[in-house]
Amino acid sequence: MDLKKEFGHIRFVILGGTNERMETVANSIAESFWPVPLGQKLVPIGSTTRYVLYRTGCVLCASHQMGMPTLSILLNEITKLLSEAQAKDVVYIRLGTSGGIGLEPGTIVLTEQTVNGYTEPYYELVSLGKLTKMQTEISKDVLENLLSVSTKSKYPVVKGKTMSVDTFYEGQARLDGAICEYNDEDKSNFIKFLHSKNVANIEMESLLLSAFCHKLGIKHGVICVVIIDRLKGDQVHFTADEYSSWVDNTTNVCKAYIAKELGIPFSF
Ligand code: R2B
Ligand code: URA
Repeated sequence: MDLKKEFGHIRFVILGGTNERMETVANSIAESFWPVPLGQKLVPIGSTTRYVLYRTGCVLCASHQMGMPTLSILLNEITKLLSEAQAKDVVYIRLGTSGGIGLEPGTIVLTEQTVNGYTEPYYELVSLGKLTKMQTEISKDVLENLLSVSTKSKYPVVKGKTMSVDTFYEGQARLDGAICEYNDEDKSNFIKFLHSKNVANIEMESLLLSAFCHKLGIKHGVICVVIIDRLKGDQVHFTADEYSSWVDNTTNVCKAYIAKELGIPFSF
């Protein structure tokens, strides 16, 4: 493959969890900016056994599945690919869902700092039998631009700290997992502690994204929608329409950002 011809023009990498979601995101971006000719459709590039990769215009959309280990593989492989292709000044954006802390479902959190399960701004990596702490830092200019295009968002948009952990249940203080070795009071104290530390939302990937990108000087941002307020419970309650509307709104904020960066029109 002529990598420079195929990927040298890429300016944005949009990352999200599931294959289906990233197919939808890629089609939505294509429809707004680079419509596919009638009778054709976007097809994933290469093998789809571990993740899907779609290209539309100067945007790559990829699925990373759940958690930091799978995201790590994707980030290494995409970054090597884009480096070989000599793509310049590429911005990585994660779109995702999250549990909010004191925020209504539908609210978008634009991450201003990522923290681990101890609320520290480090991703801990064991390599060659040794623990390394990789510092995390979100790109301020990407955050500012995301905020500036979010004024037309259908739902509230806030900036805040995002905590990323390796598990959905124990690491996020849920009481409804198969293993739960703490009680309601312990859980509630932990969630309140996170609130006091200004953690706005909890999910499972952004910490690694900001550690990896900060290390390599890659500009990046995180747009996560809140689907539950963890001060109120552990289980989500929404209709399919509400969920789609919230999640589609993250795509719209992302499209507004891309449009602004490229100087092309877009309205929500
Ligand atoms: C948000 O949702 C997933 C867990 O359900 C996980 O990938 C995340 O970060
Ligand atoms: N994703 C998470 O990781 N946690 C939540 O509470 C919701 C979505």
